[in-house]
Amino acid sequence: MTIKVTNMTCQHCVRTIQMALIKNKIIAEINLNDQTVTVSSQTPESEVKKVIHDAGYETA
Ligand SMILES: [Cu+2]
Repeated sequence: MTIKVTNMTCQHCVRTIQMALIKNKIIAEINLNDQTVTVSSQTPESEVKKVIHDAGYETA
């Protein structure tokens, strides 16, 4: 699953999102240029989006 994070603009954002995901045991690869989060764990999309939103970021 790939989720677009529209306001992820720098390495600080990447780190913040990565830490939030790890804390929730979500394994993902983040691409800053594409503004995407690609999840490899079997986590429901709604849960991943909630973690991203709670970290202060918007998803498309
Ligand atoms: Cu940033």
